[in-house]
Amino acid sequence: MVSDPLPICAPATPLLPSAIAVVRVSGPNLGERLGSLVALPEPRRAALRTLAWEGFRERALVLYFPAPASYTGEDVVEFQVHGNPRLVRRLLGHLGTLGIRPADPGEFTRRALLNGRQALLEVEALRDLMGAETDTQIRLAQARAGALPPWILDAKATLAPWVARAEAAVDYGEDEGILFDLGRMRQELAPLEERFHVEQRRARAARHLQDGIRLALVGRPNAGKSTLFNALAGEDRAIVTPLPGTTRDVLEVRCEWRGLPLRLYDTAGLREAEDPVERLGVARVAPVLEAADLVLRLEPPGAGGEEPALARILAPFGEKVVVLRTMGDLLEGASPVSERVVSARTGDLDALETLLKTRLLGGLAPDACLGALASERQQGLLEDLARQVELLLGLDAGGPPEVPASLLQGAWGLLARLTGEDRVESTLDHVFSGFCVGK
Ligand SMILES: Nc1nc2c(ncn2[C@@H]2O[C@H](COP(=O)(O)OP(=O)(O)OP(=O)(O)O)[C@@H](O)[C@H]2O)c(=O)[nH]1
Ligand SMILES: [Mg+2]
Repeated sequence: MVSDPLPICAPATPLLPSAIAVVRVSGPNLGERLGSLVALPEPRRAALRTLAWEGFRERALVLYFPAPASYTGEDVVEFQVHGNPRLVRRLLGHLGTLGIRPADPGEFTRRALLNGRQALLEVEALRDLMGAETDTQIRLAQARAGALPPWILDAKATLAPWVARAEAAVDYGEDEGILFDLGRMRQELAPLEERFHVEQRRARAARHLQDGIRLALVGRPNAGKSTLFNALAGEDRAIVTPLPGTTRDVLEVRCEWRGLPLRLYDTAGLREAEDPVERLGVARVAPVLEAADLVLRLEPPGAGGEEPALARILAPFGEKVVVLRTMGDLLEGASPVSERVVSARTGDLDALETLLKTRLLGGLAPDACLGALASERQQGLLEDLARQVELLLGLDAGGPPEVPASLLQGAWGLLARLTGEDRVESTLDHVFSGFCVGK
């Protein structure tokens, strides 16, 4: 059980007028603690009860999940009351007088984790599910809920005997004649390296999908930025006119396009502007480029020579600037996808889809990222793990067993941190900072 057994309560639904509001309580001995308010029903059976306190009489549906088979591992009671925010506050206030304090954000789930009802990776998947904004993001988060990924179980099974053998060789090696067989270890660990690389690739792609791909559209005036912006967003968000210099402010829209969660930025056309308003618009482009994962430099057909303002502004972002040729419908004949030609007017945007998948997803389809690790924490640990195994595989024979022993211990520790078996409070604080009250 958790060290702070004080019961907690919170609304599990938003405090807004609604049909039903759910209030959750978790803690030890709730039957006794709530005795003056309600007689708890049979476990896991919904029952109508009248909650009476301070002159209020509320008919509520009550659910009781006794410890340990509950969400938190403690006794849990849920009240479904009428969705009046004031009524919910009064009920929470009354629970306070019964010694039940308001829960911190994510505290129910934190207790579930500490009581072994949920694993850390599941908790992170839950956090991502709560924050998901697109269908792909929801599917990714759902795919990461549940049991540990098989490759983590495999890695543990492969590493465990080698951790033990290396320890034995260090502790008893010379006296007992236990030698560490580095050659065999390299052989058995080699598939792990391969597997970690696959997972790293999937994790990098999944991270882009999880966060949304930040895509900045830039180019000279009339390059077709706003038209493409609207086509990708699937709505008429930006004003389009044949006049150059139409867009002034940076526009942002979040959308999902062909399974790719996008955070799109439309910007002012880049040229040496004389109009002061347009100049201000151009000045706003730099921070957008800074934050972008990819900068699409749009070029319409027959766009004359270099625009010095464009070249100057894009220069610091060399690597992530990619040319995309717009208005393909005005070009003679069909253009292969490799020429990166699109037409927002006809909706022929295949070249852009290929470009995004190649550059940001490492050639993977969004579905290939299902089940991949995605958070910064997980990705960092996976990278450390891959490096650790690379070092192990690069060891020369004939060295003291202390070297592989310490590397193997390191890899083992990283796996434990990844799965949450090795609980570090700062990690938990970080993970739970993204949760809401009542979860
Ligand atoms: N034929 C054709 N015309 C297009 C296409 N995309 C944009 N246009 C036209 O090109 C003109 C400029 O388009 P915008 O989307 O406003 O260009 P922009 O880059 O946002 O321009 P500024 O905001 O002024 O920088 C408009 O008249 C559009 O209708 C396209 O794919 N095909
Ligand atoms: Mg525009």
